Amino acid sequence: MAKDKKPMEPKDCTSCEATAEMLTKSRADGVETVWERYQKQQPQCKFGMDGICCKNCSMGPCRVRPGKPGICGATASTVSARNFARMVAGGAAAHSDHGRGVAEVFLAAAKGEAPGYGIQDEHKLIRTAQRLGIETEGKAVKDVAIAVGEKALSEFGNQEGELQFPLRAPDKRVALWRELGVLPRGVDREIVEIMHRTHIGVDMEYKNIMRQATRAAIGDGWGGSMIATELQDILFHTPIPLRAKVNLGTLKKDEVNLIVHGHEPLLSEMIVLATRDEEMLKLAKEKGAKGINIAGICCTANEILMRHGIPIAGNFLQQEVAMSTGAVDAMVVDVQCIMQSLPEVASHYHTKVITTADKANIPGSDRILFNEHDALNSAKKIVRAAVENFSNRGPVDIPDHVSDLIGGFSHETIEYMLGGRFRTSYRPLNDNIINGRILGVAGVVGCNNVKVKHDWLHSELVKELIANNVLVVQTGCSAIACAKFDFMRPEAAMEYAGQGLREVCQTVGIPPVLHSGSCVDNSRILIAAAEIVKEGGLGEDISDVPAVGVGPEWMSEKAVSIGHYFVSSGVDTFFAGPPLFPGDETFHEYITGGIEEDLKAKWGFEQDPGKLATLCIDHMKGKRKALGIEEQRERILYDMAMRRELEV
Ligand code: SF4
Ligand code: MSK
Repeated sequence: MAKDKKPMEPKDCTSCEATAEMLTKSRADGVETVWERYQKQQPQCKFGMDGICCKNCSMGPCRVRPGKPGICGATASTVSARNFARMVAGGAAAHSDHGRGVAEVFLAAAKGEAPGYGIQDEHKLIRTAQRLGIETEGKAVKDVAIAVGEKALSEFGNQEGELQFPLRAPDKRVALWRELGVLPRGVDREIVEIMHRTHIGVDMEYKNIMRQATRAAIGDGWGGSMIATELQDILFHTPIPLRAKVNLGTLKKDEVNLIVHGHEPLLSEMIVLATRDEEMLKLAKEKGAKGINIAGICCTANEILMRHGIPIAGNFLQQEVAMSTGAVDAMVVDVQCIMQSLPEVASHYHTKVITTADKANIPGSDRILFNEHDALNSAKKIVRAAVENFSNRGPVDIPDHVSDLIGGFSHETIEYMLGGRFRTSYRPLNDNIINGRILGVAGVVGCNNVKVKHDWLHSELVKELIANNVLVVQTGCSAIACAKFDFMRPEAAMEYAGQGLREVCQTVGIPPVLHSGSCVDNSRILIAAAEIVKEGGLGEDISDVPAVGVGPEWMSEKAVSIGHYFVSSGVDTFFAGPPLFPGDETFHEYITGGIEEDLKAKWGFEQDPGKLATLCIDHMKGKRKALGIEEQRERILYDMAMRRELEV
């Protein structure tokens, strides 16, 4: 992005038309957004961007270079690995603290101590209990739920032994983790150990530091995040496909607009219930509104989309411009990916920014703490504040941009939809990969980043992948971006997909790009990958499957943890946007090459979406070749004559 002070043209900041329109309006209204602040930060420190700046003690900060160690003698490789590991720790902590919160409420609900929450998916509860080795035969649902809640909660504080949830990975992968000594003992313990090892004067060997980063990342993807997803499904029901709408045009001129932004469905699920409450609807009418419209931003949007078809207003970089519509009566936030600038932006309009989490306050916000033990009343207080603000609205300008999508592709749904009429199974998916109709599977996930034209890398990459018969599974803000570009409608198969993928999508009735939920729901992608291996025919480990992970516009520490648990699970993972710590060649070569010797997968970095797609496709072709399935093969359907011939 240009360094001069002249603001970049909105069309160069974003490829989302609704966002460009609202950015133009924000500027006309005298509002400063992320794009202007980014320009004011130029030039950014190259040492920081290269990952070779250290401030882990007060002798620093040290600008370390290859051959020029820090004051304590730390080399550039050590500092790069420390910085990488600390990003993993931050990301894993965020996901896992979310998971812990869910486990606590789950247990309270099971005991009848959290009115408003309950077990909605008994089938998944029983399956989860059985996987965890909990006896279910003859037991009441309540007792099974208590046992699952206690087991899930203990995974966080476990000090020795092995976490239970990662044992769901293919046997070969679990054996590899054991051999490498990276099977996590406890979710929290591995995060704490990163912070210890990266303190001045502890672990000074970059590969050893990375081994701990791997252990903590597995504890995130196959631990904290997976616990969040699985228990949320049991509490709020497992998603199934449903139609929904996305983009700022989902805001309504004549209704109260309440945006939920953040990550945890414990809050947003209750807000959904509260907005359907008769008392709230009556109040809205009294205030002159026709109803109450909820829309989401970021991952909490993905959560309530997946389970209720609630519209999504936008992704990470749309949180400020959403308020410039003048139509947002309240933006209700909990944790993660929320900009501190929101109250300042809101001060130009009538919007109330309401913080609800004890662990996340923003100066200048209205504060209504959400109490999970009195959830519905708590949620009603929040909704009431939004409704009462409706009459304070000024002029409203809602951009006329809305796209349709199908959401709700949990791994259970993928298995069910691709499994044919008689039993749920990954067999047809595996067969279609083996016969070449589907080249491979890409998990395209992650954030927006102001350093990259908003939504551009997501949409360009995914367009290219599906044209080349790659089935794309998405989560997070990446999923929201591609929904806005119309890739998540079944018709998109006709419009954008290559012939093989199109045939599969048309037969099964799915879009070529599947919305699988929020950031913690990347655990759904891990489970799907494990099930593909278990189904057979595509190798014995996730690293054998023609699959990639991609974070095209990654921004958060959580994205680094996700990327690293993909790599640690055997999936080559590519990041576009800023490369992860290229300042030290030794470290960079290790994560993009040497690490493969241990984990059977590695990182890759590429900024150009076309080249990135080629890298993904070439990787899948390489895996296909190793499996001996590089040629497209039609499955032979035997007729009676052929069968008789065989029997002779
Ligand atoms: Fe510098 Fe070492 Fe302190 Fe880091 S830990 S700031 S490299 S002296
Ligand atoms: S919300 S972590 S910007 S995906 Fe999950 Fe979006 Fe990234 Fe936050």
